[in-house]
Amino acid sequence: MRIFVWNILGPLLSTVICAQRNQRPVFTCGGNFTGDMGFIGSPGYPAVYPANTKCVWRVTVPQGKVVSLTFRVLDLESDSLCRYDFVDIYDGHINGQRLGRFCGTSRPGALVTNSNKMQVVMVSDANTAGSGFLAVYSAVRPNERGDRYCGGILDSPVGTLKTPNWPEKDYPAGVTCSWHIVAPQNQTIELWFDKFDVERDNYCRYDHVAVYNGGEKSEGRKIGKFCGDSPPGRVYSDGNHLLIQFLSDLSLTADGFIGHYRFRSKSITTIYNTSPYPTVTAPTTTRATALTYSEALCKQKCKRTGTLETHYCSSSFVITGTLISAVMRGESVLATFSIISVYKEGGLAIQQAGKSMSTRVVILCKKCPLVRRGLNYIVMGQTDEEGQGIISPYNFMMAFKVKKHRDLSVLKNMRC
Ligand SMILES: [Ca+2]
Ligand SMILES: [Ca+2]
Repeated sequence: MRIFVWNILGPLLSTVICAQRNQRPVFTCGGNFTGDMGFIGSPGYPAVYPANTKCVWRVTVPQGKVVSLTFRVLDLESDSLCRYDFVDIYDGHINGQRLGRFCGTSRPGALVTNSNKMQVVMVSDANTAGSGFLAVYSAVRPNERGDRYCGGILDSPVGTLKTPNWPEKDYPAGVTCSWHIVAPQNQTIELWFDKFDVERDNYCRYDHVAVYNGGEKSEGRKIGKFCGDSPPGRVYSDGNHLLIQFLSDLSLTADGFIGHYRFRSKSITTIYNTSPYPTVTAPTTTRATALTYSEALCKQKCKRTGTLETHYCSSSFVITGTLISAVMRGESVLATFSIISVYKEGGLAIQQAGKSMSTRVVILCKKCPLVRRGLNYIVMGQTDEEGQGIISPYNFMMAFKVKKHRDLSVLKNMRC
């Protein structure tokens, strides 16, 4: 029986895998592939692929390993959203998450699944073609490092994550990127975004970034789901894992984002996690802070929300001061305050000359809040990496009256 099967399949297999004599692989439309390594290619590669075709390749590597696929050649009809001809890569064989959709000629980095199965689907329409694609798959250990298209394990004390194509072009349509940040046992993670532009939707239904407190995707551990063009507030993990997943659908795209993280010793973050006003668990589409100017940010109605109390804990710095100068910087204002009191320093850069202290703060939107020289203010806001204070319309700022000093002192002694 075995001989009989081999008699039929043997020659067939050898024509599929290697044409006789010249050992050149012959690529067919789809198929099932197993083993530690192999090539898949568009039908007839390197000849032009046929029109109106759909091919499905299913790759299975040994249990315990995951699939890594690298394009050696990519040449499919080019379109910014890959609407005509494309190759889709899925994590798993059935109903898997799409890892990416590719077309044109620029090759992505390695695409890596979370399981031992990958599905590759190529679709072509009636017109315009190219020589297709040639890709190699291999079995790798989960969490193996390497040049990935996007996502992966991040375990250095500081690091950066960004959407594919950042900052040259919009992120592509139809991708999923998962970054898993792992700190040592006794440390936690602080994450912030300094540029952020993800297709806007009130419920972030189309493209979004979801952040999970832990190493796995679970609704109960979700810190927030973000989209739009204002960066989400700073995120602090409870433990030593943080998972960030970026997903884009097959339509509109945007600039994308660049985010940074750093490890923190646990004692510092406890302060934030016991906050009665946690910023990180705010409703999912609320953006409590913004660290950079954007037109949309300043277009919003300028209306102060919340109270002194609700903002105290969520702000990185809280001071009172007299506005001594205000200089226009594009659509923003660089304001210098002579400091009356510091209630919360939060990394704010403070200049000292003799007995007087001052600080420079950027008011992102020149009209929100409107400030006047010579007046005293309670100023709350965020600080960036350089210790620059930043006030967005989301922050809290109000005229300072001496009696407020008592309220602020009470808040200072309260454990956030
Ligand atoms: Ca085509
Ligand atoms: Ca989209």
